Amino acid sequence: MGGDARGHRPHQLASGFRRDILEGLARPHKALPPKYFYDAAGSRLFERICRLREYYPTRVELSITRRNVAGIARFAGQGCALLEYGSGESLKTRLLIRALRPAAYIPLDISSDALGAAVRRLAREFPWLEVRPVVGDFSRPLDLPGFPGRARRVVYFPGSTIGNLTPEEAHAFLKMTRAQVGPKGAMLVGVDLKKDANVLHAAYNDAKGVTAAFNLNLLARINRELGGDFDLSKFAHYAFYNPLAGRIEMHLVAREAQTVNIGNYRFSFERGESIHTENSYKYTVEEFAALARRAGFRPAKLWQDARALFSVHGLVAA
Ligand code: SAH
Ligand code: AVI
Repeated sequence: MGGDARGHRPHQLASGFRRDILEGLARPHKALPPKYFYDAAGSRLFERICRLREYYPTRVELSITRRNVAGIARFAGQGCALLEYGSGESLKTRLLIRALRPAAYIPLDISSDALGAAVRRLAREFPWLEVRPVVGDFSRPLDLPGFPGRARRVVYFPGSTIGNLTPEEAHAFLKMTRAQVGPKGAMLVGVDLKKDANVLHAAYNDAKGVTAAFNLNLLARINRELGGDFDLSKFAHYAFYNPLAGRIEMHLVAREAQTVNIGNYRFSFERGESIHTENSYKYTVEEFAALARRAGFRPAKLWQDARALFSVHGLVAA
């Protein structure tokens, strides 16, 4: 598995980036996949978002986890093998690791920088823990090295990263993890809940402009890695809650008509034209439970905060 982190996979990720960006900008409604936010700079910006007053999901999920860690550990089972998708800085996981003492921890992330820093910290904090990091993209088929030994398999997917998938993609992802954990396995998923749109609006339009910088970093990354000439001052961060679709949408809106070059490719923008960069779906508890059931899980446990801002679902194989 260490081979994945240092071997051919990062090159695959790099060529996929170029292809996906060119394809996304050639569409009639320009759209780019949110997984490309997370280069080194993007991961650092995301970590700053997590510490913002307005961005409640991280703070609330951490407090749900802290408050219920004994019950969560009982549900997952001490000594399990823990695979985390989109592990980032493994912040919440450190609470779980202390309580679970997993047989192995497999953090998987597309951001090698965030993963590297998290693994170094885990080694200092938990010298007894077997950590098997994987740099990988969970939105495509993965040849994971497999769970070690006979320990119970548990997949951890916190942060409401599942909300960045469409419900169809989330369904396929849950089916994939259901097959991965096997008949005795389990899954812990953090899911952001439907709520007052003003609370959501503030979380994605913070006063310090960190979310705007996170969004615009995608254009800066295209300039850095693909030789693009985006002028960042000509694009505006725009995020709003779409109640019909039940999601926050993030866009980058052209402030004026312009053309942008990426290598030999040229893209034109009308004034006000947008690049759709992210969806962040919000679910009710029952909507998410239904999605999990359709994918072959039985929702067995639910942990929430008192204000019902965020939820952590404990799923077992049905
Ligand atoms: N789990 C952390 C981080 C959530 S941010 C938390 O709860 O705070 C989303 C994380 O998923 C980032 O670290 C990002 O790099 C990673 N990520 C996003 N799309 C991904 C993909 N397709 N494959 C692998 N990792 C991905
Ligand atoms: C990682 N993901 C769950 C975050 C979210 O809230 O959708 C990404 C993010 N986008 C803007 N702020 C945070």
